[in-house]
Amino acid sequence: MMKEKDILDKSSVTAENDKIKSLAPHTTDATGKMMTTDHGLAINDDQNSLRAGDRGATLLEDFIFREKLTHFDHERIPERVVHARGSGAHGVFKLYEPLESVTKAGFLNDTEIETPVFVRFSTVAGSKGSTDLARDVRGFAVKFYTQEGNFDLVGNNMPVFFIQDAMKFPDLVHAVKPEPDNEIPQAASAHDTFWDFISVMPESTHMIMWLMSDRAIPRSYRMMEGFGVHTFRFINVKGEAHFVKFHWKPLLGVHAVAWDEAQNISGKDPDFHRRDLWEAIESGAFPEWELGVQIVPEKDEFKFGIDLLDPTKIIPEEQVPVQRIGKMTLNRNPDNFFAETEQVAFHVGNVVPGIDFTNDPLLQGRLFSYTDTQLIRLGGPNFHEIPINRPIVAVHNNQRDGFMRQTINRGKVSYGPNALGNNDPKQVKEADGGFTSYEERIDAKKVRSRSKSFLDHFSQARLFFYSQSEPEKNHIIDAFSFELGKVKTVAVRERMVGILSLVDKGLAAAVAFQLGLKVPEVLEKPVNRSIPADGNPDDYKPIQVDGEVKKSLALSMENTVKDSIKSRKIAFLVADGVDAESLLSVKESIVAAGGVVHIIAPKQGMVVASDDTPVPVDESFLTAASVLYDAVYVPGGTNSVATLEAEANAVHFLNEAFKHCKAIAADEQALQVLEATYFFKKLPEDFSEESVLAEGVVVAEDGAALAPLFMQAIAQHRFWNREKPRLIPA
Ligand code: HDD
Repeated sequence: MMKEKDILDKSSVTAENDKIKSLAPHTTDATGKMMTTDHGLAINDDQNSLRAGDRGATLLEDFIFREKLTHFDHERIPERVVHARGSGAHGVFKLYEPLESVTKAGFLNDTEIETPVFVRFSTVAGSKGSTDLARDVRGFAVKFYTQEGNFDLVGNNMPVFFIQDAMKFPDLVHAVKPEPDNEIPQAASAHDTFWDFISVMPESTHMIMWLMSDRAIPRSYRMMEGFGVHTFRFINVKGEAHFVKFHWKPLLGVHAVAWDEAQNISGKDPDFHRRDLWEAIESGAFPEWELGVQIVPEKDEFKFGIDLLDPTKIIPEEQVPVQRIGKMTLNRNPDNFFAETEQVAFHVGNVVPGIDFTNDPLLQGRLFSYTDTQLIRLGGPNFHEIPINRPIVAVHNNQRDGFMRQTINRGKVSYGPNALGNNDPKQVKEADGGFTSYEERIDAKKVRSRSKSFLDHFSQARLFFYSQSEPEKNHIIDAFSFELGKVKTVAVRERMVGILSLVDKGLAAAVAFQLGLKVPEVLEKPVNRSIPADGNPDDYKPIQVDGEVKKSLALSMENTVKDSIKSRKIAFLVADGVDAESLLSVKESIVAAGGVVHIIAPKQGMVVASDDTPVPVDESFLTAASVLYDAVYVPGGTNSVATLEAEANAVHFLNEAFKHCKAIAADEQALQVLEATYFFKKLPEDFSEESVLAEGVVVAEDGAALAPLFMQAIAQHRFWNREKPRLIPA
C-alpha cells in the first residue's frame, strides 16, 4: 500500500545521462515553496476571486483569477493526427561491437558511449484517451540523442505497412478513423470504411495479416518487437552504402493477450499498457531490447525477389539474419507527461552522418509529413527548442524568431555567407562530421507511377500465414471474422473474402463460414481501385513471386523467448485463515525470480492467516480482475478455501484465467476451489509434470513442490491449446 509520503517521493529512480542533465534546468519542484503568479508575485488567496462585496460580481481587475483561467482555457493542444494515444520513457542505448565497415555513425562505432534515448509507444487509430488494448498497430518511436545530433527511428511493432506510397496515407487514416458522420467507432478498425478501403487496395494484404494476428494485441509494450519498416542506407567512411533494415528484439520475448481478454481489459483498465510500462520502470524491472540490423550490400539489391524499396515486404531472417548490435534499456519514467511524452516530436528525417534514406515512396513522403505536423501540433517552428526535443549538442544556424522562440541569439548577423560575423556559424567538412547526402545516381523520367516490382501483394501475406502455429492461425481467422462481422455492407465482406482466397483458400473458407458467405470459385484478380484515371487495370494486376522461404520461424510468436517470469503479475486468491506457509513460500519463490505478487481477497485491508499473522490485501474482488494478471494461485488453509469456494468472484476469476489460457496453481488443500470451476472436470485426474505442462494447471502438496512447476508454467505465458474446444465460458 502506498503512503502519502511515497506518492510525493515518486521520482525515486535517479537514472542520469546527458539528456536527463539537460532537462534539469527546465524541471521544477514546488515542494516546500511559496505560491506565485506566472510573473513571480506571491499569492495570498488562491481560493476566492476578487469581487464587489462578498456576494457581489467578480471584478475584471482580478488579474490573478484571469491569469489562472486564461492558462487553463489554453491548456490543450491538438492531439497527434495518428498515434495520439501513447506512453513514453527515458533510457540509454549501448553498442556491442563497432560497425565501422558499414556505417560511420558515431553512436554505432563507440562501445563506451551510452547514448540517451527517449521512446514513445503508441496505438495508431484511437484518440488520446482511448484504450491501450485496441486491436491496432503499435508505434515504436526512438529518439537517440547522439553526439552528432538526434537520430529518430520512428517505427512500428509490425515490419510492413498498409500502403506503398505516402500519397495514400491520408486516405488510409480517414478510412480507419471513426466514421465522419457519427464519430463511431473509437480506436477500432472493425467498421465499414476501413474494410471498404482495404478491400480495394490489394497492396495492404500483407499488413492486414499482421494486423489480424496477435501482434495487434500485445501483452505489454515491453514484450513487442519494433521495426524501422523501410530499407534505410548505412554509409561508411569510404562513402560506400549498404541497405539496412532495423529491428528491436525484446529480451522478455514477444507475447500477446487473447482478444476476449483485450476487450475486457479495455473496460477494467484502459491504461493497462501505460500502467505496465510505468510500474515496471518504477520497480526497477527495466525493459530491454536489442537493436538488430539486416544488412544487404548494394550489389545484392535484387537478390531476394522483392523490391527493397517496397514497404509492404520483409526480408525473411532466413535470407538475411538479424545481427544484434546493441541494447536499449528504459530506466526512467518522465517527470511530466505533457512536457515530455506529449511534446516529443519525432521525425524520420532526423538522421546522423552514416545513416541515409532510400527511395521508398512511403519513406520519401514521411520526410515531409513529420515536421509539417509539428507546426500545427506544437504551434510553430520552434518546437525543436522544447526541452525534450533539444539535441544534447549545441545548435547554431541562422534560423530566427517565430512563436515562442527561447534562444537568445547574440549579434547582428543572421545570414550566411557573411563577412561581418567572420562567416560564422561555419559549415562543417564531411571529414569533420558534416552531413552529406549519399550520391545516388539518378537517370529517370519524371512520372507518377508504380514500379511493376511492387505488384506482388500476396506471396508474403501467405508466407506470414504459413509461418504461424495452429493457435495463431485460428486467432487470425477469428480476428477477420470479428472485424468483417462488424462490417454492415455485405459487398465489402465478400470482396475481403475474395482477397483472402488469394492468400490461402483454407483461411478464406474459414472466414467465409463465420460470415455465412461462400468463397468465390475463381478470382483472377482482386478489385483494385488504387490506379490512376487513365491507368490500365492490367498494368496493376498483382503478380506472384513466391520467394525461396516458405515458412519463417521469426514470424511466429510461438518461437519467442519463454525463459523468465520477470515482471509477470501473479494473483494470489486468499481469505481469512489462509495457510501462511503455503502463501509465503510460493510468494518468496516468485518474487525471487522477479515476478510480482498481488494478494486478492473478498475485501480490502488485511486477512488474518492461519498462524494469526496479518497479511495486507492489495486488491479486492471488486477492484481486481483475472484479465489484469498473468497467472493465479490459490494457497491452502481450511477457512480461506471454504470462503473462496463459495465466493462466485473467486470461481469466476479462475474460470476466466483458464479461458484465457493462463497458468493456474492450487495447494492440494485448495483443490475444492478448483472443483468449483467449470474446467476442473477437463483436467487429467492425476497431475504429473507432463500434464502440468500441457494444461498449465499445477496442484501440489506444498509450496516447495509447487513453486518450480508453477513458475515454469508462468514462463510459457499461455497454453493456447486449451482453446481447442472452442467457446469456453468464463
Ligand atoms: Fe507516421 C506519427 C510510425 C507512415 C505521418 N508515425 C507516427 C508515430 C509513429 C509512426 C511511431 C508516432 C510518433 C510519436 O510517438 O510521436 N508512420 C510510422 C511508420 C510508418 C508511418 C512505421 C510506415 C512505415 N506516417 C507514415 C506516413 C505518413 C506519416 C506514410 C505521412 C505521409 N506519422 C505521420 C504524422 C505523425 C506520425 C502525421 C502524427 C504525429 C506525428 O507525426 O508527430 O506526421
